Amino acid sequence: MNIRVVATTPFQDQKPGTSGLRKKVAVFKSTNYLENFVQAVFDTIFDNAAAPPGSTLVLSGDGRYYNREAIQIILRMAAANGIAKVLVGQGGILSTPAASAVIRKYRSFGGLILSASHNPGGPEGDFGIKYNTGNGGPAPEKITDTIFARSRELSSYRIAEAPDVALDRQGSYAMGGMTVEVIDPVADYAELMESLFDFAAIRELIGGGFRLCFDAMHAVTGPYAREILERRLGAPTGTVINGVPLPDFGGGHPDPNLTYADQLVAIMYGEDAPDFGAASDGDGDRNMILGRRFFVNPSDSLALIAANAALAPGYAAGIAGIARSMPTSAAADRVAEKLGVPCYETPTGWKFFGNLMDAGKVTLCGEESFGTGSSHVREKDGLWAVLFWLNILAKRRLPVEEIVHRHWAEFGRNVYSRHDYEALPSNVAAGVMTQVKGQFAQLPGRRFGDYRVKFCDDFSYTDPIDGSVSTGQGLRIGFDDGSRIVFRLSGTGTEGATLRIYLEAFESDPVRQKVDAQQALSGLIAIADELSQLKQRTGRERPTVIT
Ligand code: VG1
Ligand code: CO
Repeated sequence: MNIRVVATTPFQDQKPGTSGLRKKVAVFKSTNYLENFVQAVFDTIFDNAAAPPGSTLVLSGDGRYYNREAIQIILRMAAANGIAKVLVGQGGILSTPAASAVIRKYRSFGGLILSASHNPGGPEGDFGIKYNTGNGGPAPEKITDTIFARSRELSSYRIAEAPDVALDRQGSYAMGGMTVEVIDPVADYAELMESLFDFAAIRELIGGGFRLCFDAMHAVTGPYAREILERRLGAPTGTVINGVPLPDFGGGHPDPNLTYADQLVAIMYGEDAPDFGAASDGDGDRNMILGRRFFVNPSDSLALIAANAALAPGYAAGIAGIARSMPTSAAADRVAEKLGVPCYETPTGWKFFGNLMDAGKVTLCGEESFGTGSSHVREKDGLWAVLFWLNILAKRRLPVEEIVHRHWAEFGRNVYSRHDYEALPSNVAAGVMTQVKGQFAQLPGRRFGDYRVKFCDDFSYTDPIDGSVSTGQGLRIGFDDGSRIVFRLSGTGTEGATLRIYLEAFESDPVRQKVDAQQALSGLIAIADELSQLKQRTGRERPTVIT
């Protein structure tokens, strides 16, 4: 096998965001762009830039446009960099949680996951890549910073001259001294799910006439949901909608929220709505949970899963602790307190949960952005959350809405909403942040109607395990009554800037708990606008997406 050493010039923009490097497909396709990043990863993770003997890499993606071409390039580079074996999901597909499960199960040193998650796909859409370490989780900042530094100084990359590997057939293929093993993308993951949840109880629930609908949004979870929900759990064929993964996600936006999963929302709010609805995103790590004409806020979902964890066999022995991202509501904190376990508050992004899970400090983790998961893998896991809900429903035999209402009655409700302003000019979004931060010195003690500011800060986090510090993670303004406003810029967008405003208030009165969230939060929404001069600065009358 002939190996070419190709001269290259470094790119200045290969700094990974919240979850990996995300750019337009055209950028990834430009000369040496993908190759530079991959070589920087290999140079960073191998001592002396050489793969250890016997090293296995996991490589797959969410099936979006450019997935297959990128896999062939990376396979050739892996062979040229001395990697012994690469595991690839059939068709080049593995959902992000399934990739994490495979990395862990086969004790590989890590994996490259090709995905831009919920970002649109297709020739005009986005592509992405991230490196996960041997624990199955996204590389911590220490490593991604080193990869970035390396990508800015390298002068060449290594690539083998070899034919394409047949990704659609399972089996072993040789590429020079390297073995490529094309594996079943679903089997290992499905087996892991069966070990965690009471499949017999869920089968009985579904057999008894309980109706559900799962929207795979033409993204990666289709094959997983069909195998698990329709085949293993006996849900009727057709339970999974939009189940065929497409390179452009059928032109949709594979983000499971009330705006983009509109087909599912129409079904769940329609005349003959099923009992349970769920959707997952581009790479399968997010989830949206719906009851009949009822939306479960992701922050509540985390709290509810924690409160009911003992109903699932994999968690019957109890949970060690919970971690949530800073903008996620404090609903989970209340459950943790009752269970007598710790609750950690981390910056946004799953990479911050890895150390806590590896150290055995937490079992469940969640983010307000439709991400929930546990230490069974080191990524958030969409279908896992769906199965957890089904397990709870099978045991409690109550409607989704009733379960949530009872939870609020017991713990109180953290009324919550997120307002996203997408595709703002970067300078406008930065101006909003500067405007808010500029008032921090005067804010404590200031009154806005009934609200009095208790504290404000720019969130920073010191990892309790390795001591690393992450600063600039979002502007928090807390009020005396426990309510809160957070301003934060997205780290996953590829067009301009996305501003996220997170609003939270606490409501202990069971009657007022049922008031619509936007109405209950209207006072805070007005304060957020006043503080940030939002309408004036952005010219926008309303958010792009309200969750
Ligand atoms: C968003 C979410 C964050 C999530 C990240 C990756 O990041 O807010 O909670 O971890 O996406 O999710 P940002 O920086 O745009 O707010 V996914 O499904 O891309 O892996
Ligand atoms: Co995702």
